[in-house]
This record gives sequence, C-alpha cells and structure tokens, in this order.
Amino acid sequence: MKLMRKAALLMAAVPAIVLITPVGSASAHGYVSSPASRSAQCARGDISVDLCGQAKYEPQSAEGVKGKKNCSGDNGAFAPLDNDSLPWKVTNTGQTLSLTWTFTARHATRDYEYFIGNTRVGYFSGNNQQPNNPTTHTINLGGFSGRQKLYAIWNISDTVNAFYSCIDLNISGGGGTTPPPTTTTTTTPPKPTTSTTTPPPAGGGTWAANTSYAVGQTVTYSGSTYRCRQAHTSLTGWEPPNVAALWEKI
Ligand SMILES: [Cu+2]
Repeated sequence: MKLMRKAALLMAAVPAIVLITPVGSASAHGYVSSPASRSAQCARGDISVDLCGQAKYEPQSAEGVKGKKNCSGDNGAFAPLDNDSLPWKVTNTGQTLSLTWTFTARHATRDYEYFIGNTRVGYFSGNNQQPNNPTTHTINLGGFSGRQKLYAIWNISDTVNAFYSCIDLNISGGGGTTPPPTTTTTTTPPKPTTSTTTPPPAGGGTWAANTSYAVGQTVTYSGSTYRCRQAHTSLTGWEPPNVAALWEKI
C-alpha cells in the first residue's frame, strides 16, 4: 500500500525523471539474500512482522545516504534492522565468506563495501555499471572472530545513496580457507542458571538456551518471572533480561 502511494506520488511529481531514468525511479533496489541478512530474515518471516517494520515488505529498500555504518541507512521505516536485541539468526562461518546480493533494480554501481565495526574487510568496484543479478562476492573476514555484525553496503553511482544490509556472523578463527558457509543458527550449550527463590507459575520453568518458547509461556530467570512475547528458540545471549522484545518481566 505504501509502495503504491509512493509510486503514485513519484509519478505525479516527477514524470520527466521517470521517463528519462526508469531504472532509478522505482522503490526497488537490493539486499544481501545469502547468507540471510536481517532484511532477508524479515522478508522470509523468521522475525515477526510487528518487530521488522517495513523490511518485511521491502527487504531491498534500506536506503540512505552513503557513509553510514548501520543496517537501516538511518531510514526510519527500517529502524528495527538496527535493533541488536531482536532474535536475528546467526551464520556460522570461517574466515572466508561469500555473500550474494539480490537486486530488484540493477542501479549503476560505484562499489560495494563490507565493514566489521570501522574496519573495511571487503571492497569491490562496480565500475559505474549495472550489476548482474544476483551478484556474489567472496571476502576475507580479516582475522575477526566470534559474534560480529557485518555491514554490507551497495554504493550507487548516480545518486548520493547506498543500500544497507547487516549480516550476523559467528566467525571461527584461523585464516585458512573454509567450505562455503551455510546459514545456521548457533547452537551453544545451556548456560547454568541460578536457582529461583519462588516457584514458577503453571507451565513455567527455568529459562534455558536452545529451547522453544511459545507466546504467553512463563519462565524464571535469576529469580524473576518473564512472559514470552514472541515464539522463538532461545539462544545463549538472549536471556530474558537481555531481550525485551522476547520477554516481558511480570
Ligand atoms: Cu532502486
């Protein structure tokens, strides 16, 4: 609905531009589809629509001016992509990682940049040409290890804008070559939890990692009781006090 309104506005306001540069006019762009970026996870329904915002419908439209280091491009409708506490799936990888962009409009491309924090770990020139769809890049993760957020940035050559994707990684060290990565959730052993002082409500239990929780289910953690807000499988790091999007303290 929003898309159509946007398109209608655009056509009414700037018909000349639409005629001259049809490729640049649609609100259709690109995102990292493999490994599943945060946008891709929203689009395929891994994350509840209520939590994802517009990324659910337009994973390819996290567009903002160049030079950002975030997941939304500071585009307000895509702000949930910047929320590290949502239950994003994490991709296990070695030091070598292949990433695939899916384009819904093949904008002429200045270049692609990949960052972990402020360190650029990948760069590919686009030669100001239209890219192939899809386009795959293989990067080296520069010795980073453990849980990292990779910023994938597609810089357009004929506008001030870029498109942003974030990929959550669990990187194993070494620097050797590794097989192509597969998208999997991390599996870690349950963390020991402290004993509770009050008995849990009916259906409750002590929170544990790698456990499926349904909406409304209650658990105890560190002596407090929490109610599940969104069905999910728990992971270490998603302890109820850490993830307000998943657990409501009661
Ligand atoms: Cu576009």
